[in-house]
Amino acid sequence: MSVPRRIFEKLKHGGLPACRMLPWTHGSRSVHGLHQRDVKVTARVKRVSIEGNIAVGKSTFAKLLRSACVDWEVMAEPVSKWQNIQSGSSKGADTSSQSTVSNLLQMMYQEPQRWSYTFQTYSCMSRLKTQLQLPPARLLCSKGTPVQVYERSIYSDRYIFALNMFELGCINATEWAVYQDWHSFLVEEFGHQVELEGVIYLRAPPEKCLERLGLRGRSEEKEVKLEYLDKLHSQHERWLLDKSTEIHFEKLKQIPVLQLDASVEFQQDSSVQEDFITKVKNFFSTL
Ligand code: UDP
Ligand code: DCM
Ligand code: MG
Repeated sequence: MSVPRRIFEKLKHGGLPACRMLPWTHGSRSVHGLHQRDVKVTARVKRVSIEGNIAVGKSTFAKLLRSACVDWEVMAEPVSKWQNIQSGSSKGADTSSQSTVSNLLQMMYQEPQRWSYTFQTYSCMSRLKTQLQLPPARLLCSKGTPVQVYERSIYSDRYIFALNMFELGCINATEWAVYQDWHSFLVEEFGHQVELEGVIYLRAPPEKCLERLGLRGRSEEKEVKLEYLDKLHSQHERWLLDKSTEIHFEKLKQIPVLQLDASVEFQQDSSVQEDFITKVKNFFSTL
């Protein structure tokens, strides 16, 4: 029997998702049958994403947050999944017989017109799967302010990268229409489980990002040019600062943004790190 629409909407918008709408797993434990008390506890956990250009320092910053507070849980971007597409990776498949079929990140950079749509489909889907996981017990039991910090989000997938590829002509009009249709559907169905309360925008000139991209030396990205990072920088500015990107989800339009100057060398500088952490703590307390 289906849940009446009226009740469904109340549960959905009341901040407490209905148990039947929680397809999370925690280790091997299915939590479809979460108790109402657990659902309330889960609803206390705030979600924030770290956004910013390629190689601006998101993973480095995420590591810093991870060690700064036990109430903060950081979920890294699943880049290695994009670099290692597995054969037969459907649910319940025997993982010992899986093997790497291809490196989709590399294919996308080598032949963007052929592979951008496929890449954007897979990166968004794998990110959503990762972010739908239940927060660890440590966060659920926290007496403080538990926060799940995501490295990027399904929103930057669409409003930064996929949009950019469409504007560059690497995703065609048909692919873009199809992408937007399934993306909106996924947000409507699962969005409340990964909905953000805030965004931390790590901002740096594209030249600094190119320098760090070179330092990191990810082989797939060796042909990335300054013009491409320039374009991505403008997409971030439009979405997070100018607010001129056309956004299709009401809550996202008013999302609070903490902007941090990531052009300073924060990786080795403890005083910059302390300043960042103080700003993040203050920001979280306002959400
Ligand atoms: N990095 C740096 N100084 C900083 C922050 C980062 O030299 O203050 C380096 C970092 O060691 C890495 C590269 O910049 O080699 C890219 O950083 P990261 O992988 O964190 O970037 P992301 O792509 O996750 O934003
Ligand atoms: N990437 C992309 N599209 C997305 C998400 C990520 O093209 N929707 C790419 C950009 C980087 C890599 O994946 O090459 C991982 O990002 P970063 O290095 O910024 O963590
Ligand atoms: Mg990273």
